[in-house]
Amino acid sequence: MGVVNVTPDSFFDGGVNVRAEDAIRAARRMVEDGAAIVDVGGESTRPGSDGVSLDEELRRVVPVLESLDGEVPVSIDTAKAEVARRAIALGAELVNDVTALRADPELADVVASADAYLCLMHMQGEPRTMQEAPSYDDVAGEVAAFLEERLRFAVEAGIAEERICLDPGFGFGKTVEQNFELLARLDEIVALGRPVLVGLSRKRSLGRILGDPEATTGPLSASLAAAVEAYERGAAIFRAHDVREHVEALTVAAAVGP
Ligand code: HH2
Repeated sequence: MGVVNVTPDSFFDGGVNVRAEDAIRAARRMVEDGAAIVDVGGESTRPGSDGVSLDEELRRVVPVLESLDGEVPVSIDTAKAEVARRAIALGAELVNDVTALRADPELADVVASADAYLCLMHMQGEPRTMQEAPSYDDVAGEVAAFLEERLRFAVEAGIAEERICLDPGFGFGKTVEQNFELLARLDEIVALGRPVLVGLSRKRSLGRILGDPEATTGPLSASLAAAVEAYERGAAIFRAHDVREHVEALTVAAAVGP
């Protein structure tokens, strides 16, 4: 899954694809580089961020989706039902909701009635404050229990279980140590029986484990190592900014086998 943030402030690619024509070019290139789907987002959820209005989010993503016009497989990274509805009408196949259907009570129905795919992600707290004091007794157990509950909620709301993937939400209300424990125990999330999506690409924990306590991003080399570790523990979908390099690293990992 290639990442195309149509935002001025995303933690890694903020500003790079804020113009629709740049976002469209990036999306096409990611598919050429081997992405199976491109995740288009109009709101940054980096630590400390505030949300954007519905109008602003639509203004960012709609021109990109209109231009792509179903040409590449698209996922919409949003927690807003109206953004999801418009995106699906413009060809998006998957709704990637970092709030796991907790923010907008209408989103479940939008996904169910369109028979779209859905990603449910774990987050402790909300982006503005989530990194202040993340706390768990058992990070992998609590994330697994949360995802199991959200999966049940989504199915009860009429979304087909076969259409749902789960994401432990690396960096969303987790310390560096908690992120790495969660990655080490990813098999416990895989055991829930749905495909697991991981977003480790460029995240700050990767920069911090390399020794910079103030890092806000991680290098590509560390992102690839993390993706391969996730693959070995059963992850199926890899959300990545550097698509070609991830496809190459994961092709080698797949040739060896999980
Ligand atoms: N991470 C980000 C955004 N959306 N969605 C899923 N399912 N999993 C993730 O780990 C995930 C996500 C944050 O990365 P990015 O989009 O690059 O940054 P920003 O939120 O600052 O736009």
